Amino acid sequence: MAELHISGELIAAENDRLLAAHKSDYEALGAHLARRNIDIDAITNKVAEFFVAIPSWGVGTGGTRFARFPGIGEPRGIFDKLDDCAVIQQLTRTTPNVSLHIPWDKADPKHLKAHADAHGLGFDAMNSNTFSDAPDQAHSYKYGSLSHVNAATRTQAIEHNIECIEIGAAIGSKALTVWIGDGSNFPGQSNFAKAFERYLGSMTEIYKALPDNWRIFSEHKMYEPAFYSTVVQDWGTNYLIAQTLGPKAYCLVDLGHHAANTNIEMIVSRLIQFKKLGGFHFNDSKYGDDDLDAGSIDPYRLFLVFNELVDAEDRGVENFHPAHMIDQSHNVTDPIESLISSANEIRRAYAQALLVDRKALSAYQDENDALMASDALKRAYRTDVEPILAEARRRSAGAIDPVATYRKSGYRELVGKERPLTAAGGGGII
Ligand code: LRH
Ligand code: MN
Ligand code: MN
Repeated sequence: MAELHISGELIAAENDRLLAAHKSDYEALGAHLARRNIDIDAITNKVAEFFVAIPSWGVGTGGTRFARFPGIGEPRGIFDKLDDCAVIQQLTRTTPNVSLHIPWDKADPKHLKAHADAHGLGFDAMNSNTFSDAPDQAHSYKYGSLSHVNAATRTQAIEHNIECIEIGAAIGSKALTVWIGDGSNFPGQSNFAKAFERYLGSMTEIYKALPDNWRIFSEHKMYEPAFYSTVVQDWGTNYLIAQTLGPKAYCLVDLGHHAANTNIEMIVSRLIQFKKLGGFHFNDSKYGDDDLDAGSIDPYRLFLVFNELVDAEDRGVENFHPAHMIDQSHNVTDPIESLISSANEIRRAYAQALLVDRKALSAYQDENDALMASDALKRAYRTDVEPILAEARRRSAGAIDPVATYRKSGYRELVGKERPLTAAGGGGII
């Protein structure tokens, strides 16, 4: 096992310092939940088994369309990114897997696997990139990729996706996420039906290359980089794709890819009901694909999404194992701190959703008691579950207060000495 970057002794010492206060908070919450007939340890155990993957591109500072302000110790490449992901996992024990983006993270698969293994990390879904041009590629994606009018450009994009599957298979991934920027900026620029036909044809070729135990996730996004029409623009189109491709095809929901005020939890419910929910890119947004930290703008919406997931779990929906991934980008924070915070917020929403009294809720729904039904959700949401989250981390050798422990470790200053200030750090800015 390679040396991890935060010392186990530091985590233990910090935890010792906080232990008495934490224990008393946990006991108080336990007593409160017991009065609601909830066993706190059962919830803590479930929370401790809930994981969310880190996007490799999330550990670098993102940027805006206008500028990028690199931070101290930006990862220089995928191996530095894996080191940063290991730190997040070590402190939170919530993020054992990393989701790679190719070609940003392209490297010898053997080295990738060895480096990840040495840090106790695994790999979640692979992400292909046909929304920007790689330096050496023959055909440009300026006018699209999988739906491009030229067959040769489509073939190049198909082959890239197949290469992502091959790299993924070598490192233990079991899924491919496909997001394309294809679309148009002017009415008339593109024939909607023909473009979608071409997209489906290309995806069918990629689907054929999937190993038996793999899944393919298509990710919809309403707009950007195309501003008039987008080929895979919403969950309806996404559902049609998954249906057309076959049983290994599922829809991926990136929370930021919808119009403001869209009822995302209802989309989640529909996709669960029709067995096509593949997974998530968690983040938060105010206006568009803002890629803000999960739960930073509308934590209640995050809770309502988890309410649907727990409801499905509770109803024993078959073959229900959505992939949970974060997709966010940071301009003003240390990405490691933001990812720690998002991982905690995602677990918080899960823990709160586990506290919903589902029997009571169902009875209120049957009685058309709107006020009490809403209150049943609010009651769970209002519960401060922080002691449960801290205890889940503590029991898995993580930190009771991961951000404070991270700051105390001096990791950022340390890597700042090793890694020169760069203009290009953590991948793209989309
Ligand atoms: C597109 C997206 C998609 C990409 C990532 C970098 O906006 O959400 O998931 O792969 O950003
Ligand atoms: Mn995404
Ligand atoms: Mn996005």
